[in-house]
Amino acid sequence: MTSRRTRHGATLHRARFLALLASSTALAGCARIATSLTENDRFHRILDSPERLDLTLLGSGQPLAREYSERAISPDFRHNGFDPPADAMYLEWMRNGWRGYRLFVTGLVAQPRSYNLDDLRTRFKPRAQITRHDCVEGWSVIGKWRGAQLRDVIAQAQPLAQARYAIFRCMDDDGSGAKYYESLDLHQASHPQALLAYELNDQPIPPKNGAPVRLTVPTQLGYKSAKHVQRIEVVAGLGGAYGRGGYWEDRDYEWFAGI
Ligand SMILES: Nc1nc2c(c(=O)[nH]1)N[C@H]1C(S)=C(S)[C@@H](COP(=O)(O)O)O[C@H]1N2
Ligand SMILES: [Mo]
Repeated sequence: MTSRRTRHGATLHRARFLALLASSTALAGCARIATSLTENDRFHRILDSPERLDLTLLGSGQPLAREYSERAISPDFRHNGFDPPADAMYLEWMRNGWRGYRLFVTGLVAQPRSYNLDDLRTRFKPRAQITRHDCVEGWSVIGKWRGAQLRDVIAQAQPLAQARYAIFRCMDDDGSGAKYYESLDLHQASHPQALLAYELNDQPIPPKNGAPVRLTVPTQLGYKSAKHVQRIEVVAGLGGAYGRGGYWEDRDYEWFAGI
């Protein structure tokens, strides 16, 4: 068992972390989740390093999804899933150019944060990418996204040593009150193409596609790309009160949705 003292005084016990990970992911698709995190050399090196979890390092070296030319952009980025939120607050934010909306980053972080749209645009280096969105139902659509890299936004809140997953809390529900949510482990969340997008095809994201801010994760199936995100909650594990890590995962979809 390797264990090192980190700069911040916490001790990372690698074997214990891996065991913890195995138990927290025994819920759904456990073998494939283990692949994402535990069979990754870079990830092992980072866990063994005496530094704080470095999300940029964690994210680099991961294979990229294909990026397309402007010509490949689909004329309409079709809608799927729940209707956009229709509550008074959401509608008022929309009418006011999203003034009032904030994205929160909370949970196992040293610095809980919140950002309005302008903050997201100006405080983080924007990335634009033309990628394909693949729905598990068998259709695909190509769109151009612009947004902040998820890893930058999470890193700014300074995840604590125990942090392992990010849960995305959305504003829409299935009509019976169950809200949409999703999750990524921090390895997936560090992928350079995982964006908190605020533009689709050079326009603010329309309500049907996730206004005002949505996740786009082109290396994963479409249901991971949570729309209408209001809060990112950093946690040590899934399960229990956190559910299986997503609205659809709670209804038997696989948690691991890598393409
Ligand atoms: N908040 C929220 N995010 C969501 C969904 C949803 O219903 N609500 N559906 C998911 C699924 S299954 C797909 S395919 C895509 C659809 O995104 P689109 O409507 O922009 O095509 O959003 C994903 N993210
Ligand atoms: Mo989907």
